[in-house]
Order: sequence, then C-alpha cells, then structure tokens
Amino acid sequence: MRQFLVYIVGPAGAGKSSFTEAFRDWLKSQETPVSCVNLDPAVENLNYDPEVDVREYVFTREIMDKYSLGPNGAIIASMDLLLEHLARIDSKIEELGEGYVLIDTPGQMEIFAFRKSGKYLVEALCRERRCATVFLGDSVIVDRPGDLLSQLMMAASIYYRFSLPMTTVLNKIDLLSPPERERLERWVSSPETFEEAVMAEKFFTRNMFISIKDFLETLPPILVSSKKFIGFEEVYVHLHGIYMGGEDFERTTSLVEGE
Ligand SMILES: Nc1nc2c(ncn2[C@@H]2O[C@H](COP(=O)(O)OP(=O)(O)OP(=O)(O)O)[C@@H](O)[C@H]2O)c(=O)[nH]1
Ligand SMILES: [Mg+2]
Repeated sequence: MRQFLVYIVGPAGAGKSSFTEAFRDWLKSQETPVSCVNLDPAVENLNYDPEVDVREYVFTREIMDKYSLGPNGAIIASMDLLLEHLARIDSKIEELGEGYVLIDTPGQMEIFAFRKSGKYLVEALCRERRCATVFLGDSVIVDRPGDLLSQLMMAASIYYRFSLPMTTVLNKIDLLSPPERERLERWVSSPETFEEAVMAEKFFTRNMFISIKDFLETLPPILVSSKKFIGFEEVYVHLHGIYMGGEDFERTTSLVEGE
C-alpha cells in the first residue's frame, strides 16, 4: 500500500486540528496505519503530537518579530518560507511509511488555499502520492439555508482549486439540538428539500443554485463530531474508496459533465 495524504482544509475554528487528532485515534483503533503532519506554521497550541511539524522550520510568531509583520502578513511570509524546506518536509513524510497521513492545514484557510504557495506545496507533495482533501465545514454556523449554501460554495471552490478528490464534512454536530440536526440531515440528504429552502429565501435564482446542487448530489456532506467520534466510519468509507479506487473514483466523482 502506498501513502495516502489527506489534507484537512476548512474555515478558521471549524475543528481541523480536533478532527485530525480524533480521526487519527479512530483510525488507530481500526488498526489502520496513520500519522499526522502539522502544516500550520502559526498554531501556538496543538492538542496532539504530529510526527512531522513545519514549525520546526518556520514559526509564524518568530516571523512576526523578525520582519515586524502583522499576523496575516506573517502567515503569508511563513507559507512562502516553507517552500524553502519542501524537500526536507517531503522526505520526512516519506519516512512515515505506508498508510494514511493526515495533514492539518493553517487556520487562515484562504492564505493556504488561494495563494500560490499553498497550491505549490500541495502539488509538490502529491506528485508521487495519492492525495485527497477533507473539506471540514462547521455545522454550528448553519442557522439558515444560506449558511449551508455558502459553506458548500467554499467547499466547491477548494475542490476546484486543488483538483483533488474530496470528502465533505460538517463538524461539531454534537452541539446541535435534535431539531437542528434533523433539519441539517434533511438538507444534506435531499438536494430537492435544500433547494426549496434556498429558493424560499428569495435571494438565489434557480440557475445560480444548479452548480451547488450538483456538488451536493456528488459530494453530500457527512455530519461528524470530532468531540464525540460521530460519523468517522462514513468518512473512512468515503476516503478509503478514494485510496483504493484511485483514478476510477476520481473520474466517477468528476463534476464536469461528460467526463
Ligand atoms: N463541541 C465540539 N467542539 C469542537 C469540535 N471540534 C472542534 N471543537 C472545538 O472548536 C474549537 C476549534 O477547534 P480547532 O480544532 O482548534 O479548530 P481549527 O479549525 O483547527 O482552528 P484553526 O486552526 O485555528 O483554524 C476548539 O475549542 C475545539 O475544542 C466538535 O466536534 N464538537
Ligand atoms: Mg488548527
């Protein structure tokens, strides 16, 4: 079996680091080989011990002091500086051996996902390895249909940006009341029900909704709780399909009609 790199990407505070730790523990309990990489140069306190930690090479707090930068400027600079250490990071990942490699990504998702350095890093590490993304959204911030819609748009944009097979996840469902959870389950399992709810808000046109509906049908979000270990089996089944299925899976999940 080869290595399988799984990038955990999502908005700030959605629970990327918590998911990385909890899913690692769950995979270990299933006797699946797994290790973790911290790719966030800015994180101050990490709740788990990653096998590879980019803060060994670049630590944003030091970059702030050294170059008199503010927090966002320092994270941008840190990601750029990390590229100088890419060969070393790559060989450290190689040393981890076969199995799942969970990669916890920076809290400032847009700096990682939408600037050149993040994409370059992902592409370089994926050159010889099978890779996937877990888009980790936050179920707690879904109060109305538009809140889910904007997280799906974010997920679609990450999917497009990285061009990697993706598993979509909504975290923290332990914090929802039973009616909130049932409503979310209805929306993610029935694109028609979700479409009705979105249309009732009278802000989106049906045509604007079509591509997101397609995304929802292709990659319906799995509801998880990193605190309560809910939904991990489903995440595993989806990811394992990518790991084992490879090219065929990528083709069948392509959102481009006719491919
Ligand atoms: N109740 C509950 N809390 C969670 C869950 N996942 C994460 N949290 C909490 O959410 C907060 C943020 O979690 P992190 O794991 O640090 O989130 P993150 O996405 O890594 O944050 P950044 O890297 O700063 O963007 C912490 O207080 C976690 O304890 C969950 O499934 N349930
Ligand atoms: Mg984090």
